[in-house]
Amino acid sequence: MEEASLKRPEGAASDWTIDQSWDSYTPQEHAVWDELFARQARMLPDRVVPEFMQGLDMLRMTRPGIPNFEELSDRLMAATGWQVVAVPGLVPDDLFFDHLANRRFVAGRFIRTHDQIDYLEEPDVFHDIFGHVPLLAHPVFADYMQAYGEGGRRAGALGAIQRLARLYWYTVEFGLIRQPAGDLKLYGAGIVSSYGESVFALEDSSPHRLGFDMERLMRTPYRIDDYQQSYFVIDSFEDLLRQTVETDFAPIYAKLANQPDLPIDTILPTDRIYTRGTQMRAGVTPA
Ligand code: HBI
Ligand code: FE
Repeated sequence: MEEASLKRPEGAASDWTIDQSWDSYTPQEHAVWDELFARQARMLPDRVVPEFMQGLDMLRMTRPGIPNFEELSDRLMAATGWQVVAVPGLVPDDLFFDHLANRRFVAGRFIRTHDQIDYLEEPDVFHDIFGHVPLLAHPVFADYMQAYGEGGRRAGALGAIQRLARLYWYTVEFGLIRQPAGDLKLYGAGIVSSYGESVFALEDSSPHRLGFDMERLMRTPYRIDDYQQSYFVIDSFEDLLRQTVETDFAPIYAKLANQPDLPIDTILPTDRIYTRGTQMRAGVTPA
């Protein structure tokens, strides 16, 4: 999003990809992965959408150590035609969209240090791989990610990247999903790669949990410095994909250009409310 400030690092290709250099990870770096993995693998099974656990398994991500992107890509390619490529960090929006539209997921190669185990600003390999990749083995979610990349290219041309970034944020990063029996589960990568937010997003009394509504969500700002104040709940990956490919975003962008953003903690009369949060936590930075 801060495109102007992004400069392609020395050694990165023109599409900003780099070698993962898997052989140069240290035992300490692999150990950080294993510690994060063990904690999430213990707490997630009852909380995450079952397709996520199936993806971990199918992609053999349950083996110890930071995954080798080439091996991972081979399995992912066989499942859904996706690949994982390494990048130095954030890449410019247009390139990010271009990679997604071509079924390439960009992932950081670096891993947080042990001191940063619970909190870091920039997505690392644990967030990018553990958080994002399992669902890329799911055919419908895989198609949604590609459709998002294609939508991003169009949004760029219409000056509406911020709107579409909110869709990514409230689905791919921080989405909740309703199961057929009515219970809510996690699927957003920003949640499932965070121990604290995996508990907070489902169980805390503070945040609102509201039914997914494309236009509404595109008017809702989001937090990058704390847990979310509102989560949006989809009915199924099929429904999310269908709404994304069937919606003509151009008239929505035009209409929303004349409307103010919603206050971040608001509930509208039209909202489908799963939980009306207390908002007690709002503005407290995670420990
Ligand atoms: N680059 N590496 C990386 N990872 C992201 O998630 C990412 C990015 N560049 C841009 C971006 N996300 C967002 O601005 C888009 O969702 C709009
Ligand atoms: Fe992410």
